[in-house]
Amino acid sequence: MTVYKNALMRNCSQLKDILVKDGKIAKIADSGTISSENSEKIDLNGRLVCEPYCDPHIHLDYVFTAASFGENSTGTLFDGIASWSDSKSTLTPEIIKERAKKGLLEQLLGGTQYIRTHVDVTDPKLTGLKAMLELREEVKDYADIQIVAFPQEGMYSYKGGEELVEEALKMGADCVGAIPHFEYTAEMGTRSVKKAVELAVKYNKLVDVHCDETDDDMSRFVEVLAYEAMDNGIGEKTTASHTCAMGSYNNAYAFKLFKLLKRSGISFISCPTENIHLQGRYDNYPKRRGLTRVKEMLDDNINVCFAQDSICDPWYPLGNGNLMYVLDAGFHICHLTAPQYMNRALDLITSNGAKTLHLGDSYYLREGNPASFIVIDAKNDFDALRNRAQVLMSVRNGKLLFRKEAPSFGEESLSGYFKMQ
Ligand code: 17E
Ligand code: FE2
Repeated sequence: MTVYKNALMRNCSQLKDILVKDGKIAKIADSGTISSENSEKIDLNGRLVCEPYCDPHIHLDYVFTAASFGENSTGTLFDGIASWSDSKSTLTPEIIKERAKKGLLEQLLGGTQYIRTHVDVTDPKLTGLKAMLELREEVKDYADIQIVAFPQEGMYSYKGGEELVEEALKMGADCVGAIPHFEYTAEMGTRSVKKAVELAVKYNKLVDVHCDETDDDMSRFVEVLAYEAMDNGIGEKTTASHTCAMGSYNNAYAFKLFKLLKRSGISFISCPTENIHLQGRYDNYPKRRGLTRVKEMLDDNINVCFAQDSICDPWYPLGNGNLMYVLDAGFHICHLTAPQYMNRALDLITSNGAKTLHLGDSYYLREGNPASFIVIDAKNDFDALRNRAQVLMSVRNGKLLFRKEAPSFGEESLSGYFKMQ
């Protein structure tokens, strides 16, 4: 048994003690009221405790390929895909797994425990998928990983793409993917979205479509996805990733679209660092930001969250899996710097991601649930966002994954300085 003492839970002014027993949260009570005689004690000193971060969109089979795959000189999505397509056959399951583990470690050290990874299945050998299926099993004590059968080169534009997606689902992928804006024709794009929903219903899987990742305001596959998901009764199991084109839609269309999005119950993922980098590349000035309408979705109670997407791949040369940096970028790019958003900032990398991943109630820090949580070096959401606060501790099913010391020199040395003035 362990008692985590003096925890500051989100939106709660009174410090709490958390009793962990057999990997579960046995009790949460006011500080000092849980007897801890026979327990290990860990004092959190009033630091913020919350559910682990969720990274609902990453490509673990791509991590650390940027260096060897040559430069993406235009910085566009399409040249990223071309570069990947040219070089992917050089990869083996062993190389992919080793790199994915390094990427995953970075994610874990940033406080993430729930991950959805898209795996390229436009490969007759399904090399990446085999690596990811093994990885998902090997690391399950450290992270929950969902795998998306993602046809990077198209469900129909790549020969046999549809069959490979279906094969991946039979082999154990959790989620159906698609990339309608990349298909040769709009008709093929629409067909791919309908097929993704159909396969999800057939195999009882989730859906996550790379949807409208372009500045083309005529790319409107999100309406097809939302309608098909709603019509098939799987809105809550469906996600639209990126939806960058929404940043270029005219308001008259967006107004109509939002009614459908809301009714459908689908979730949205924005990848701020990748899309500020990839989009706007065909613009001179003014240059578009190319992100989806995150603020408007929050205002309309449409579920939206942030994700990392890339760690050093042909699409984005940076990224380290630390969602605090992603959150920081997203808040700036999406104009979320008003109190009502900043005071709930962590929702975008915790609960909203958990809803997208369809994790259910067991995700939350409540008595009887698995003891999985993180400790953040902050007092509240605003403080965490402003300071890009570090995760000091990560606990999973009652086991300590890591613990870091909080840096304290800054505040102390500065207070001395200011006294002198
Ligand atoms: N593939 C894709 O289609 N879009 C992206 N943003 C990445 C890979 C990273
Ligand atoms: Fe992606």
